[in-house]
Amino acid sequence: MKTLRLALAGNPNAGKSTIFNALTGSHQHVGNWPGKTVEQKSGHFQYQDYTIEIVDLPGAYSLAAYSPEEVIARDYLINECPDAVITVLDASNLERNLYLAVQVLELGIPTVIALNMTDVAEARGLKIDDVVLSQTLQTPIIRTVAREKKGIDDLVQSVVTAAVNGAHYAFA
Ligand SMILES: Nc1nc2c(ncn2[C@@H]2O[C@H](COP(=O)(O)OP(=O)(O)O)[C@@H](O)[C@H]2O)c(=O)[nH]1
Ligand SMILES: [Mg+2]
Repeated sequence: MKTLRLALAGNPNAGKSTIFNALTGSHQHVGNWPGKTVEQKSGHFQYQDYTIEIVDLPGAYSLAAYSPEEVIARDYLINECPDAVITVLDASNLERNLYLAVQVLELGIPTVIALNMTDVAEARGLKIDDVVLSQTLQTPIIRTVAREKKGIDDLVQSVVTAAVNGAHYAFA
């Protein structure tokens, strides 16, 4: 049995915890980040012959460390070096969400983007060309509607591939 370590990053309310819950079910541990009052959620699940440990990072708009949440997210990604990151983007607020996404990519950690809330974006008539976005960012993008568990299986497959292959952002 091989172990992979993943992290979920994203702006507040992008859908991180919904994805975390869909993946880990009841296999969750909730505590506090060491020395902080910010909640720490970690959990695990099985995929093929992997045991996958995943951390639900606190919501952050950037890694610039303007808030305790941003410090925790940044320090975790830099110091704990997860095998891959799922960056969750709210497709209905794409521009604001891309700021963090690019900062995570610049760390050079293998990344898959979950383009979440695509139901909300579509209802607002927003059309996002995820092929162009994926080529521009040079990272896989999986469309999800986390609340309905849509796209979650594809997301897991993609992030495990990224973690195992160690694909790195070209510009890091
Ligand atoms: N319409 C819609 N709502 C979603 C989706 N994913 C999550 N939500 C809802 O958005 C809210 C914020 O999600 P949450 O997972 O707590 O976001 P977090 O702050 O990133 O952990 C919750 O009410 C979720 O049920 C989605 O794809 N579509
Ligand atoms: Mg959350």
